Amino acid sequence: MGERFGSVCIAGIGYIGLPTAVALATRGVRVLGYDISERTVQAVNDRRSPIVEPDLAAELAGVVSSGALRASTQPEPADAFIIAVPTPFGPDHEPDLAAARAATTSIAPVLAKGALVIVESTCPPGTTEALSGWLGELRPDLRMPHEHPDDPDVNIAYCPERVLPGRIMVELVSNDRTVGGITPRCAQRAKELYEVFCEGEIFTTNARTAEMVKLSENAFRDVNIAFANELSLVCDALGVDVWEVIGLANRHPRVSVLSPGPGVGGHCIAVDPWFIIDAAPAQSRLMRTAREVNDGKPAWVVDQVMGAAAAFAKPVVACLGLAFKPDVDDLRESPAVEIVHRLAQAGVGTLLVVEPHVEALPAVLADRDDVRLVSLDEALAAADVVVNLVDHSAFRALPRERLADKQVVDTRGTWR
Ligand code: SAJ
Repeated sequence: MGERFGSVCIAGIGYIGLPTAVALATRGVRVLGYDISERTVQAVNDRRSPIVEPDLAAELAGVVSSGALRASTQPEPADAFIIAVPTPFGPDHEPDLAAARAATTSIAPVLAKGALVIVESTCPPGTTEALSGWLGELRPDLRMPHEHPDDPDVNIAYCPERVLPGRIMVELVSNDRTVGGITPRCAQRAKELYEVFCEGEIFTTNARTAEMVKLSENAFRDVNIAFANELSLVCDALGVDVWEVIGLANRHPRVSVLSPGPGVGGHCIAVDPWFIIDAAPAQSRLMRTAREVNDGKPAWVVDQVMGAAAAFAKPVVACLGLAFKPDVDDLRESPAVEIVHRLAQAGVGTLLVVEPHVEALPAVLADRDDVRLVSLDEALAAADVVVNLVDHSAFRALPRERLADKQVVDTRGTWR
């Protein structure tokens, strides 16, 4: 057992970094969360959660009040550093590691001998080794594990998160984890850090394998959702109810088809498979096709809505939900946003958007006269067509008689 971690500095206090910061701080570690967003830093220091996630706000308020968690726009020296910044993709779906590189550059000056550096951001295979190289260039006075595996000054590991938005505070503690070190000793140190709050089993491996494990998990889910989405197109073409087909097929003991929807959103499943496809394009044909099937679903939904609206002279279309999945406020890569945007561009009519988890429309919709954010009651009172894009609890609970005189496009099968 190595030395205990008294302090941890987390680069990026977003959907993953902030819950991790809170989990460590509630267990007696001094945590500094730093972020380039002054708004995020201010919110945390004011004891307010900048994101909607069950249980996060209450736990955050407690650890900030006690002084266990602070936020800043600058990193500080610590026993361990966790990099949890976004890793998006560029115009050709190539990984964009600029934020990870910037975070690495910012922690380099405060890194001291004996520190542990962990990457949590989802990354293409080989990134953690590359990061060890970047740190080596920035701090030639410190021995990095890729060059000095037997006696490094700094341990470096890749520890992907696998928490489900909406259940982050529970899954952060209960899920098993895989941690991959540049060396076995790096992995062991990383395991010791996660043991502070993780009650699941922690498996150790090398960094490249751990990177691939993370990408494989999300690519697996993407391929399975693509199957459900493709099935919905096939069933529609054949005049069969896809929800009934799936419900009955899933009574087979070895079949478990997922749910079709308006497309796949969020910053994980819609992004991560591209890192595999980019790294091994010739070998990843199924994953590429799955991405294309899922990315093609919003256009299909738009066609359905246009068809339903065509029956009205001046259609009013209520679009229920903008988030990428139920009961969260996260609009990143959301197919619902894409669908509303496409409908507006197609000039379908008046669009009344209902999203109980946001206070304003996203930038792409904000300046349009034909798109308004309204309450559920207002939308239902005026709508000719109701489009269900996200199965938020409030929409699931909607009495069916309120939809009786509407044309309904239910992308989630919520109201069957
Ligand atoms: N979706 C469907 N049909 C389904 C399931 C999901 O259309 O049957 C859609 C959702 O509506 C959403 C998208 O897929 O738009 C992704 O949602 P999700 O709930 O499947 O996953 P995420 O993105 O919230 O979280 C995933 C999880 N990965 C896996 O389940 C393998 C989570 O455990 C990861 O930690 C997270 O990605 C991440 O951060 O990588």
